[in-house]
Amino acid sequence: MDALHHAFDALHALLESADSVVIAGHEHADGDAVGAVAALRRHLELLDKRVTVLLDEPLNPRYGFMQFRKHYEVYDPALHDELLRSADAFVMCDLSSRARLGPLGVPAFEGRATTVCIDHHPCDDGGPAEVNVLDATATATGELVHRYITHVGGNIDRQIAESVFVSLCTDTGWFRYPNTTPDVIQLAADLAKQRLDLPGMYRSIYQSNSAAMLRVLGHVARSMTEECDGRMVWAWVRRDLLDELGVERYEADPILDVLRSGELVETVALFTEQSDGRVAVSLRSRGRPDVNGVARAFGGGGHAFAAGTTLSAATAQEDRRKLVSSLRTATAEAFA
Ligand SMILES: [Mn+2]
Repeated sequence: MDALHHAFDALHALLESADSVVIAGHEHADGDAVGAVAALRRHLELLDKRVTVLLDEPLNPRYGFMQFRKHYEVYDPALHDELLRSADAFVMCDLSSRARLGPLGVPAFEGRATTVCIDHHPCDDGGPAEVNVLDATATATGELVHRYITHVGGNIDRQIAESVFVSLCTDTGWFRYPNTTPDVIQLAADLAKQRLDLPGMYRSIYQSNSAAMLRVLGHVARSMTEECDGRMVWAWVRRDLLDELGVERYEADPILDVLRSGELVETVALFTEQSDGRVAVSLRSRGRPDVNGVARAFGGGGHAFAAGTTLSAATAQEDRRKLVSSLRTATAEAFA
C-alpha cells in the first residue's frame, strides 16, 4: 500500500505539472481498459488539462452507452504522432507490456513525454514506464484509477462513476468471478448511487449479441471437446464458420461464458482462427489452476483465471495440441 501511495504521489506531481496528456489502453480495449482511460480522462478534464485518449479501433458498441463515447480518437499516425511525441505525459492503462499498445507505443515512448503505467496485471519487473502504478491485487485497473482520484482529492462525478463501474463490472464478469470482493461490491454500490442505469448497462454489455453470434454459440457448444472427466472443455472456431454465418463482430467472451457455465467445468480453452491465419486463444478457470502460467508458456499472459495468447499460423495445430495437453495437466493436477 505504501508503495502504491508513493506511486500515486509521483503520478500526481507529474500530472500537476503536465499541460498536455495522452492516455491509451491496450489494443482491442475491453471494459476495464475503456473504463480506466475514461475515468482518468474525465478527471484530467475537470482539472483543465489538455487530454487526449487514443484507442486502436472504434469503441466496442457494447460500451456505446458511456459518456466516454464522444471523448476518444482512433489512433492515426498522421494525426497523432506529433501529439504523442510532444505531450508532457503519456499514460498507459490496463497493460504492462509496451507490445500490447500496438503501433502508437513507438512515438509515445520515443517522444518527450514522461511515461506512466497504471495496471493490475502481474508484472515481473518494475513496470515498463517511468512512473509505474502497479497492484496485481486490484480487481480492475479502473479501481486503481478510482483510488488515485480519491487519493488526490478529486471529484468523482457521474461520468467517472460510470467509467469505474464499467471497469469493475466487466473485469468481475458482473460480480461473478473470484476477484469479486466485498470491497468491490461496496465501491460499485457507492458508484451506482450516481443514478447509474444498471439494467441498461447489463443489457448493453452482456445482452447485445448478434443473431450470427448466437448461431456460433450453438456450433461451438456442439463441437466442444470435454477432457478431465468434464472438468475441462475446449473448442476450435473455424474462420469459414464465422464467414458462413456472417459474423461481423466476433467476440470470445459470450462463448467463454457459455462453456464455463457447465456444471463440472473448471477450465476452458477457446481457439479462434483469425483472418490472417493466426489463432487467438482464450483461457479461463474458476480460480484454479492458474491459467496465466499456461498462457505465458505459449507467449501470452493475463490473470490467474483469465489469460490468452496468439498462436502463429504455421504451427497453430501443433501448438494447439501442446496447449491443450498443458491445460489438461494443470487441470488434472489442480483437482487431483
Ligand atoms: Mn483489467
